[in-house]
This record gives sequence, structure tokens and C-alpha cells, in this order.
Amino acid sequence: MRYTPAVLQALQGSFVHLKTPHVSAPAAQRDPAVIAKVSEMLSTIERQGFDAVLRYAAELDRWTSRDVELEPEIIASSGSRLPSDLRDAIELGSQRTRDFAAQQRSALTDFETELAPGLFAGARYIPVKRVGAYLPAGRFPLTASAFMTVGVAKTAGVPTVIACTPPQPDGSANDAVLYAAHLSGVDRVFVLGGVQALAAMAFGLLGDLPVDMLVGAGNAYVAEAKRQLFGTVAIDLLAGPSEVAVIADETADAALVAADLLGQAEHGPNSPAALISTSESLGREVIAEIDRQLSTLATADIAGAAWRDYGSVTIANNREIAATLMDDLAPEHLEVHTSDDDWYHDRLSNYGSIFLGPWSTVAYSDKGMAGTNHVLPTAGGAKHSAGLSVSRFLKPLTYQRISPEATHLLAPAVRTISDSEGMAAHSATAAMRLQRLREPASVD
Ligand code: HSO
Ligand code: ZN
Repeated sequence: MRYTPAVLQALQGSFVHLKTPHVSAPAAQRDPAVIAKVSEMLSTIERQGFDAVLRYAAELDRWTSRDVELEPEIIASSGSRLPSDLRDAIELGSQRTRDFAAQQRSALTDFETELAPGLFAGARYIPVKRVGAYLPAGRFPLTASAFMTVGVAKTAGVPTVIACTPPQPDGSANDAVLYAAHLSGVDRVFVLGGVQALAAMAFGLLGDLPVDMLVGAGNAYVAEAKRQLFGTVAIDLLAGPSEVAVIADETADAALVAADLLGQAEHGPNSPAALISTSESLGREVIAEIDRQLSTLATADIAGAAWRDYGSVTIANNREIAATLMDDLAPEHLEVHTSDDDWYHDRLSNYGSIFLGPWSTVAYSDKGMAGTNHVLPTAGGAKHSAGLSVSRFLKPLTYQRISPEATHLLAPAVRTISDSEGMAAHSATAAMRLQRLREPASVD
């Protein structure tokens, strides 16, 4: 999440930075060492199959059994091994996420239109058949990931959704992640982590066909594996470190803004957090608040490092400059804490998801309680892409049905264009149909 130098240049004099990031290095997911390691792992697994998957699982995750699939009873009983409040919260998030996805699904309608007499064309939304979801469980298990990937795929109508989740240090899968996957409708779960998990799903090494699509976040190796497997399979998007940006004016509550910036900085020491404010005093208050809150935050080791190295505070002369700067950052999550929230909502177009007003905090969506998906574009990807949703799992497949009479409306122009291109066989497909209409008896 960085400003484009040319944009800063063009706006010179309309803003000042109160704090800039200390680190200017690119995100680690483009690290050449990561690219090379992932490429070597994928080609080894593609050539050697499941044995190579197991070798990597042993080497990287100390996994020693050939049996990587969890029994359905272990998955189904995962909820009973959780505290009841956690179980209830997972049930709530799973349902809320599916409710929102179902609304989005119902907004996508198949259609057929008669474009010219006898020419019927249409589109039908057909789900991909097989999806593989990666459910991370590192320092933070991200329980809600399964809602966003497995649950939304199932709501889209994907018949088969399998999932891989890495083993915890004791070799088991995380029960909260399992319960979230179970409620989301997962068909099979494998205890496998990282690149070997994605390769096993994409190459069909888990006792079934290869998946058609891989989804879900992970570390830099997981993101790179998805990038390299793209083409063999579809992917949701390439997620880099989680990001948050806030637009705040003088009416904002500095403590809430600071808390929400740290809320995503906690993801990792390279998670960017940016504040753009039209009020210098609010900007300074937020900086002081962040230091105050870091002094008691249990995850200050990560969030503090992220804020120091990737945090920024910029003061814009007016709301138009603030919006132009924010659209250039194109953050994954954007919070707006101003007296003009609706104006910003109308004006902005580059963000993964926008949170309007001080009561709308990113964590509500992160944990599945807002209903919206938390798999969102990072690193400026919001300039060209939206986050994961039911539509990503649905292919708008087109069809056409053309009557003999409509042939007169299509065939001559197709011949003209084909002939001008020298594409004789294309031209013949139209010419033969015109001929059939002139001499029906000559059909042979
Ligand atoms: N902020 C992450 C999702 C998440 N955070 C889940 C915490 N739990 C990517 O949007
Ligand atoms: Zn988060």
C-alpha cells in the first residue's frame, strides 16, 4: 500500500506527511528466494506425486503419517471440543456470511434476450465444480477464513469443496477452524500445510480429481504457490500482508482510529496502516494514541513493528485531496470517520471493502459478523479487482440459439468479415447455411 510518486508529485503542496513508512522494500511475496523455492517444490510434487507431498510435510511440518485426511466424525465433533461461547460465535459468523452471500447470489440472474428476430442469446451462472480452500492456522488461526472461502463457495453452488489446514505443533488440526469449515459445508478436510497442500489439491493427489480453483490466504509461500498454479487452476486473488487505511476529520474519535489501525497492523510486521486526515490535530492525536495503546497491547511486538516500519499519517488540505490520495492507495480495508461519510462513499472507488462511520470497524468483517467477505485485494489490487464473493465461483456461461430465418441477418456479414480476413473455413460455415436455405433439398 504505497502512494504513486507521480500522484504525490501532482498533488504537491496540498498535503503533508506527519509520518512516513521506515521501510521502502517491496512486500516479501515477490522475494526471488520464495519464487525459486516454490517453483522447485511444485515441479518436484508434479513429477513425484503424493510421496513428495509427504516428504515436504515431514520436513516442514514434522508430519509423519501417510494419512492426511481427517475422518468425518473428527470434523463433525470439532464443535463439541470448543468452549460454548466460541461455538456460538462461529455459528453466528458462518450463518451471517452465508446470508450475505445468498443475497449476492440472488442479485445475479440468468437471462435470455432476443437480439434480433430469431437470434436468442443468454447467460447462465454455472458454479465451478471443484474448489480447494486453504485454511491458515499459524500464529493466528483465522477461524473465519472458512466462512469466506468454503461457505461462500457452497452458497454459490459449488458441488465439491475440499480444504487443507496445516497441523498445529501437536500435530492436530485447529478445532475452531474445523468447526467453521464444517458449518460452512466442507466436503473433505486434509491436515496439510503450505505449498504442498496447494499442489496436492491442484494436481489431484488427494484421492480424487484435481480442483478447478484454489482459494484462501496464507503466508508468502502460499501466495506464491497460487500465483504459479494460476492457469492450471483459477485462484481468488493474491493476498499480500493485510492492510488498513482510515480517512478521518476533526470529528473523529482518535482512540478508535488508533485502535483500528493497530487492529490490522497486528497481522504481521509488514502490515501497512495509513491515516489520511483533513485535520492536523487529529493526526497528531492518533499518533500519540497509537503509542499509548501499544504500551499495553499483548501483540505489540508485531503491531508496533508494523506501525513503525509501514505506518503513515498524511494531512490533506481538503476532502477532495484526501479522497484522491486514498484512491491512489487503494487499500484492502478502508474506514471513514468523518462528518461527510456519504460524500466519501460516493467519491471513492478503490478499496477492497469500506467501513462507514466510527461504529463500523474492520474486525467485524474479519470475523464474519458483518456478513461481507474478508478475502480482499491488497497491494493496490483494489484498483482493478474486487474481493472474493459468490460471483467468483460462478461462470456466466453464454449461449445462443439461432433460427433459420435469423441466418439471413448473420451469415452475410460473417462471410464478409471472414473473407476479408482470408478465413475461408469460417466463411464456409455461414455460406453453407445460406445455401441450405436456398436449396433445402440438397442437404446431404
Ligand atoms: N484482515 C484479514 C482477515 C482476518 N483478520 C481474519 C482477522 N481475522 C484479511 O482481510
Ligand atoms: Zn484482520
